[in-house]
Amino acid sequence: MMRRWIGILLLFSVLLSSCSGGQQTVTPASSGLPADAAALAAERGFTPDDVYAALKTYMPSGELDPYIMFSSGGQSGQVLVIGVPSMRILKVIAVFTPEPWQGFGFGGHGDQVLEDGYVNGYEIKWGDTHHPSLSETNGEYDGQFLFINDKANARLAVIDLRDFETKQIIKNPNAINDHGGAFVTPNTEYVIEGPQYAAPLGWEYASLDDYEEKYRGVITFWAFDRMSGRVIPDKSFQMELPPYWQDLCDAGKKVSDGWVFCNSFNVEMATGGIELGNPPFEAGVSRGDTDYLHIIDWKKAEQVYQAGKVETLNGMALIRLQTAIDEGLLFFTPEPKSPHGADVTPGGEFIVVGGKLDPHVTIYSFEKIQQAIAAGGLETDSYGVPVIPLDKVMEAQVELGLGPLHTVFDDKGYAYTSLFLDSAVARWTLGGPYDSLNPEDGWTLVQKLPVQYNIGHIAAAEGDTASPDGLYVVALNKWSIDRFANVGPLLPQNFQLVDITGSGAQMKLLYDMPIGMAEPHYAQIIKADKLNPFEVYPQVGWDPGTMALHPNAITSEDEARVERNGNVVEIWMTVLRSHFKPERIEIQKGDHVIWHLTSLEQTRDATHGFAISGYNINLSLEPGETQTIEFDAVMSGTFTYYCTEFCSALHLEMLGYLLVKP
Ligand code: RUQ
Ligand code: CUA
Repeated sequence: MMRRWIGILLLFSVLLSSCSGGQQTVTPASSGLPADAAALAAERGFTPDDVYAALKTYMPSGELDPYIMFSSGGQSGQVLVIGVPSMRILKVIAVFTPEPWQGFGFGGHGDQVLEDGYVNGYEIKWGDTHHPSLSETNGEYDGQFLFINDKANARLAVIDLRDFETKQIIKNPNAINDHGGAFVTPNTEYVIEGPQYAAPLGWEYASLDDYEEKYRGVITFWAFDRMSGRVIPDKSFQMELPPYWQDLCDAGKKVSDGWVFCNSFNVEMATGGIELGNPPFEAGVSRGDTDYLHIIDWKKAEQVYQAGKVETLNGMALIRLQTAIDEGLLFFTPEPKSPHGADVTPGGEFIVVGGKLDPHVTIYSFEKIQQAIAAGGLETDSYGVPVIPLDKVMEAQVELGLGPLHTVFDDKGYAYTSLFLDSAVARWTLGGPYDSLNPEDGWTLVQKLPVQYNIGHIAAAEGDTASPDGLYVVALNKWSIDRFANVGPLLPQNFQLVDITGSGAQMKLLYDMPIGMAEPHYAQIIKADKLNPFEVYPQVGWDPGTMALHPNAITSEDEARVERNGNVVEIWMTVLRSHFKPERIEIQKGDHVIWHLTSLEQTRDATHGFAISGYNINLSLEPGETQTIEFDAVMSGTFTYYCTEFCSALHLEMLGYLLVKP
């Protein structure tokens, strides 16, 4: 199979080189393809580039994608798992939003995870996911965990990649929205959650007239424990920041390990009020020419936290702004108009900042930042934070086009920046000083590839690691306009796969993938062989909530039973193709029901569902899984429970009766 594929690719490379314009339609005679394939390509009016794109992305049945992309699910609150380069959706992981297929939020262990994410007891039924972040070891994705933030409510979720399930949602006790998360430090010591729109810490009421005095930003360093697979709030800390609307962050790596860099975009401290005749936010926050790149020494901040130089606010350890200044944890340097992305280069030497209203990206040298800090004598902003002059730390500026946002990297020394207003991906060289004899060695724009349309983020294969792979980037386009069939006024987003294997001006568009369920923001792409999830749960009776044996698991049908204790009815049920045991359960109205279900299956893909009519209960029981549901039998009547996954030829017979006597 593979050899045939390579053979066809070779044929096409011959074809492509003979067709330099790349736009003529393939003809059977010129293509050198097998006659039927050539005829089909000609009949469909394909150009050689089209055929190249098709051959690059087609996955024959049973062949697996070499890369897996974890994409934010935007307002759906979920995470999308997509194969690259085929761009097939493999899964939607339920994170912040109840999801019936996975039985997440319908009576099983997911309920507790969702409940932990309530805001002061208020049930939140969705999330606005922005930035997924894979766990890292030595700056490389290790395939163990995935983190993602909820911008709307300042929450962080932890997904365990052994079973691709959300294990923890944690509400930030001092911020009400966030954006600059999730980003991990190079060994996943911390998961960083930066803030966004300033509010008083703990989001208590304060008048906007008191903005400068009472409103604040706050960056959180969530300590992560790999053994338990959980964020540990008691080992985490926060740092108070001026109310500058901190935006995206990126952790330093290699030479800059121990530091984190965050943009901001309202150093003007505009407070809006267009209805009062004030400038609207969009103008007010863009009044100044520069905002501040925040430069934070997190390793030193950790020492300050461990030395106890913190306050406790709503249960979280907080380094006050004054302490951060006194201890030398926080520095600023100007960044051009309305910055958005801050991206650290693979070796950690540079930070690339895109300014939405500036056609350049600005490249900062970490070494120069260190020198400027060491030299001291810095002026401060109005809160007393030292500000390093831009000319002391700027390494280069590269003019790329309109609306540069985010930058990713490859293995050949190229950087790729999304240009929102230009609707293009800019490829440029990460080099030393410009050398006209070897322009590609400098900081030089080499190609702008149009994309369709209005690209936000861009993702690269292994792109945020210390060693990116350089085969593909994916343009995460906000608008699709005319790319897909009209499905009404709400249009899908468009993920476009781009081939970056060629050098110079040879990026090629390969594939359009509609995302018809939300607006994803960022995505990360990992080598598929770094992931090693379970095929079935390791033992019958496994509790995915604790990733250990469930205390109420039973391992044979002989143990299936119902016990009554006063008005508490406890059920131990087995689940195996194609029956539940027991199949008849009779209780009284008003009983409290505790129902343990164990799947005895150990066959791959033999998943059973479990739904109880009328009671909003729906589980997914994957092979070996045990879950417990608990409810009050408030309705009398005749109910059925049945399997919702077509698990066998006799799946329709997989049911039981729940009789609730009045
Ligand atoms: S965002 S399009 Cu990361 Cu939320 Cu930039
Ligand atoms: Cu079990 Cu259908």
